[in-house]
Amino acid sequence: MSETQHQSPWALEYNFDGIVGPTHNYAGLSAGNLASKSHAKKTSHPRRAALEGLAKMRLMLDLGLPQAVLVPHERPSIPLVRKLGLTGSLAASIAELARRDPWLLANIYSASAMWAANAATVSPSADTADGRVHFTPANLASTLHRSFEGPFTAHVLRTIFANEDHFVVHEPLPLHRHLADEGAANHGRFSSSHGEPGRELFVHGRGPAENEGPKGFPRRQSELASRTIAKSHLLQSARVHFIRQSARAIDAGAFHNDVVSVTNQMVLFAHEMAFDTNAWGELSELGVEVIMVPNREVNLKDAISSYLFNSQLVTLPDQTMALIAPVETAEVESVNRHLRDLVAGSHPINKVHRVDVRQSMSNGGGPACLRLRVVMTEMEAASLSGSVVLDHAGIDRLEAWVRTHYREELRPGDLADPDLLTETRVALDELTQILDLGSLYHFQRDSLP
Ligand code: SUG
Repeated sequence: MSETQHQSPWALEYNFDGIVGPTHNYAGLSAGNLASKSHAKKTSHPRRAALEGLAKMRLMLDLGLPQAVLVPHERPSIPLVRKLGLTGSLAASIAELARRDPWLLANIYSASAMWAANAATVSPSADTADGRVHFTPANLASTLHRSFEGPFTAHVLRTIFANEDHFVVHEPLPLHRHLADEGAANHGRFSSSHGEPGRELFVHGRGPAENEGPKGFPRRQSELASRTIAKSHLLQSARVHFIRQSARAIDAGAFHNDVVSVTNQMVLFAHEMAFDTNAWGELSELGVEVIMVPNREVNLKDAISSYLFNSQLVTLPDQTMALIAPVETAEVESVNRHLRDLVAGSHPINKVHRVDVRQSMSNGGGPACLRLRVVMTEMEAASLSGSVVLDHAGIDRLEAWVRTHYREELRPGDLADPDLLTETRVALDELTQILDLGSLYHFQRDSLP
């Protein structure tokens, strides 16, 4: 493709939010994720969770920002149940697992695909040598319940981003710890406007061939995975940067880097302890405006409990920047004070909108975890399949769908209830019709991978 075809300065950032699935529950499955562990076995509220997510999307639309959705994964998935050696009917298999191994049942029932920031790493067409948008679905090799997501995420992305003139969806990396990949949660981008060629920032917790240490929380992102993705996305090596997460942040509960930093255009908003100390030198040479929050003002504990840096940092249509922050940031004194000073200061961030996504937060997923950023030109966006880009009427419709099909509450024991399986299928079947996605799920079309 010629140089001029690559220049696409006019592009918009679309946030693709994961719709919270009907089986949203608290199973305590994620080591190193403090909220997941502390809410283990508590009662969840799937309906409230999904409505909170939709309210956040409505706010984005009200702010004039494009908003789209990714669908929940089928839970439990038929191929997974078969791989686990259960050959009877799905209802009989669930009953067997409920008796013999409730922990495994919770793993296969997790609604964790809602955290779309972990769905894939995305490189906009302005950054790639073939002028297409590249996606690598994350293999999520570090946690059992999430390691099942990659193949179906690839299928969903290939359904929505089906036009191969504009999009390429790679296979997830092989499922091995040395290639462990958590998607966009450890990836940022700097560009003067969304459509200009940018610099991509890959953040890892573990070097090539390095094993987990005997102590501390899991280092989920491997450097080898980040480097492999940068290569297959055809990024220019001079415009790609690999830096290391600070072990101290991971061990304090920042299991993904988006818990301690966020990028937008030429701004990096990060905690002082987000990266290895020598990473700051490299970052300072990128011409980026670094808004670094000192540990003495907001310590790691407050940053992580409030999820300050898991805010979405967005450029509004008037070109000012706003933070879409969790309500918890108003409840932690040091963080609330910091945000007050931040918007009053001479930084590009001059507005904070707070959103209540407490149901997701209780499993360690803030506003930024719930979305996957996809920068697209007008032509690329026009070539999407399905009706996944929302307007207000689309959100109304999804809210009505949630109110019809989602349970108010879910307790750990409810995963054994065969009605949950039927209800989930009825809900997801209707969702594929609302979003014009055809027969997407295994239960709709048994021949899928
Ligand atoms: O991978 N929690 C998710 C939260 C993901 C947050 N995403 C980002 N930071 N981008 C995780 O740890 C908890 C499930 C449970 O315990 O029931 C869970 O999977």
